Amino acid sequence: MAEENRPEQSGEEQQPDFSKRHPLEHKWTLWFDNPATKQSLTRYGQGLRPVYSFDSVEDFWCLYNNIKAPSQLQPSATYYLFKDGIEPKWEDPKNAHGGSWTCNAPRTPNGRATLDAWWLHAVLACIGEQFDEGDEVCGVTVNIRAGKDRIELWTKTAANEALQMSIGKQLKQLLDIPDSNKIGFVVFSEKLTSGKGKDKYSI
Ligand code: MGP
Repeated sequence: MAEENRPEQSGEEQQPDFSKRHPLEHKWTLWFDNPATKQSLTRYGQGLRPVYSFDSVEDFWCLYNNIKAPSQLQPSATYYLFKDGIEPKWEDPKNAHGGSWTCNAPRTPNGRATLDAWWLHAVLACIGEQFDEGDEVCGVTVNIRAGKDRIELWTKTAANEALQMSIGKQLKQLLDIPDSNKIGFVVFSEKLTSGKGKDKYSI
């Protein structure tokens, strides 16, 4: 190696600075819900708890490495990862005009492994601001439900079809969902009146 290309020798090897934090664009909060009984529209949220907030890459991994993977959670449990200041409720002012894209995990023997991978990819995409319309994203959930484990991506402006279709398309690409498998978008205001909602968009 030419003399001028050699790293400087200071006598001691340089150590990486692990005290340095890499800030995220937003602060995020992980919420957990493990309802003992089936939730109703009026009683929803009683077991919902904020677990931990973070605003750096390092603190995210610290959290992720210390919590159970979705596949290890009890049936009915839900993780919600939301931007700080937004509660994981359809009624929250930031969600009230929004809706969610739902990706149902495959009902195959390795469906739960797929769900774990989807959760990580969806979370990294949110906190890493990978969606072109990152401001639209409120949060992401992973729902453990017998026979219908799923990921939901909650967004702000249900009425903007072009925006939602663009986000849905990016979500499918991120999770590597084949074109032939459709995902649907439901509007929270509809869910709030009946608990259910029909797909407004699908892609
Ligand atoms: P869920 O946990 O999202 O779905 O909602 P699950 O368990 O798959 O059941 P299903 O109804 O989709 O088949 C369960 C129930 O909790 C809903 O039907 C609502 O009654 C209530 N609920 C869920 N969320 C996320 C909310 C919410 O944000 N606000 C209110 N008021 N009720 C909610």
